[in-house]
Amino acid sequence: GYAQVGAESDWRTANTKSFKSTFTEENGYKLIFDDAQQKQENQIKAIRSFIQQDVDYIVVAPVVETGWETVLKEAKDAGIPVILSDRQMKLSDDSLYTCWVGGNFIKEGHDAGDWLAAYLKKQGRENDDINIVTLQGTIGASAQVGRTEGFGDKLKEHPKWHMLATQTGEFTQAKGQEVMESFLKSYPDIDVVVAENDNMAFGAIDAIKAAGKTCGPNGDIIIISFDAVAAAFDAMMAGDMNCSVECNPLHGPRVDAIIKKLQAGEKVNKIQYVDEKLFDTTMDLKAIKATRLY
Ligand code: GZL
Repeated sequence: GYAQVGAESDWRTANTKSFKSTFTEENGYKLIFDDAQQKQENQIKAIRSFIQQDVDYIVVAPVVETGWETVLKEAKDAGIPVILSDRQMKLSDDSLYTCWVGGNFIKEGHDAGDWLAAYLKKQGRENDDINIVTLQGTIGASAQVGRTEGFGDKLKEHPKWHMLATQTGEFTQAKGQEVMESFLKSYPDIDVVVAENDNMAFGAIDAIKAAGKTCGPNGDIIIISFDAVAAAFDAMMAGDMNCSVECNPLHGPRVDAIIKKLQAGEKVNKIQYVDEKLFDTTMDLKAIKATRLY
């Protein structure tokens, strides 16, 4: 059973595709897939239904990090291993899950901050006052917690960087646009937008253009984003976005390998990070995009 967060972003769509193309009958699986529409209570219901159906493995991409102890105890009592994918859970007893595979969100935040410092230096703006706003992901989701923390570490290293406002755009394009519209009304002098996923960045770009402003490498407002989905490459090639920090959604094969190891009675590492890079407009994005699976 796979308890998926929802279908809120391109990243999520690619993640779902990765699971559905991996957990096939030919590959020896019967996949029971649940889309929780980004609601924790739906994910908890899905896990309980997987327990009822006595599945062999439960895989969860937890929408937020807290509130899982009770239902994971029920899975443990039923003798069903739980594998976490993508986002993490805060648990008092980490025997409640077998292992986790996903992105290193704090490192992603650090990479975004380091990229901005280098970019401003190249522009001779390392001593300028820089006004920043952040479109946060779903509050309490590991990707939001880690990216905010990671970029926050870099903010502390740059006293001239001013975080004017942070607000959640729920990882969706529509909400990202709405929040960016309000930021633009409140702050006439935004220099940088940090969007904690590409879909919110796309919304922000639309809002910036609608306000008669410009963004991207030749614009007034620098756009830093996360995920690096195919449409982010298009936005960078169109000159609307400056950089996107990759968060690899292709967890299907990783979880398949973990289950095969567990079936063979082998031990698996508790925490398994996927490989991630950063892409910006100085790179040959057309060539890179052609090699990517999402
Ligand atoms: C990251 C994942 C986040 C993506 C968003 O691993 O949890 O959720 O960054 C997605 O696009 O909605």
